[in-house]
Amino acid sequence: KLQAVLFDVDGTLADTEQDGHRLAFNAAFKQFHLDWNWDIDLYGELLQITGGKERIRYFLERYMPAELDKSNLTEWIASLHKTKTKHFESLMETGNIPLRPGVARLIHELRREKVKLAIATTTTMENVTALLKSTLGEESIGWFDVIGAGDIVPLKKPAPDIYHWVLDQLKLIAPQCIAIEDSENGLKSARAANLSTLITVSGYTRSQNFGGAVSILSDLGEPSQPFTHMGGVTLE
Ligand code: XBP
Ligand code: MG
Repeated sequence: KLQAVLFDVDGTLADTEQDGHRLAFNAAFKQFHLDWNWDIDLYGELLQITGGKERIRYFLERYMPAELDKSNLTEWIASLHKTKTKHFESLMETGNIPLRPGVARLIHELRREKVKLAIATTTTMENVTALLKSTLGEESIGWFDVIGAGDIVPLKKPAPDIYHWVLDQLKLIAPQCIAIEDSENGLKSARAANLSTLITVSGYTRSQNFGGAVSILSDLGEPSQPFTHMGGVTLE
């Protein structure tokens, strides 16, 4: 029997990148008096680097190498990223980013069936809790047996480390679980941890390579009308 479902967050639970993270990065740049703007296309390219701090560093290397001379670069990136996280939390509080179709239903059904829920994400714990609070309500944070987030492991996706960490915490092995992801980096991470992985494609990930996924879906769907009306009736 399926023991646990391991959810990615960004792009899987909600479409948080374009109008969430991207705007939060730009707001932080403004606050730091930086003349940078990550437009929709540039952000799509930068998304190949997972992790906000890692993404900022990659951007500097690729587009503003002169900035790399800063003596306290690592600390500076960390403080810029902390500011970005604050902006992301405020954006989530506005409640403008909903869960993707079928996510709430699936979570409720898994809870009813006593299948454990877990999260394996690259983003920070603050961001995960802000999203859960604004969508499913504060108590939903406790529905997840394990939340693996941010810097809890040194190597972010596509490395398998975050999935290994979550499986260890759950005291389960990969064949007892499935992962749900929206991106190629996420799929690589889950597959490298031996997890069967379902893909729900999101805004930025539509044309990525999903070889090795169990199934590739446009979203997690909603039950069709007739099924809803039939309630508990078993079909022949
Ligand atoms: C999500 C990410 C993250 C977010 C930003 O990837 O790549 O970097 O864009 O989050 P996944 P932070 O969905 O595969 O976990 O700025 O908090 O790092
Ligand atoms: Mg994702």
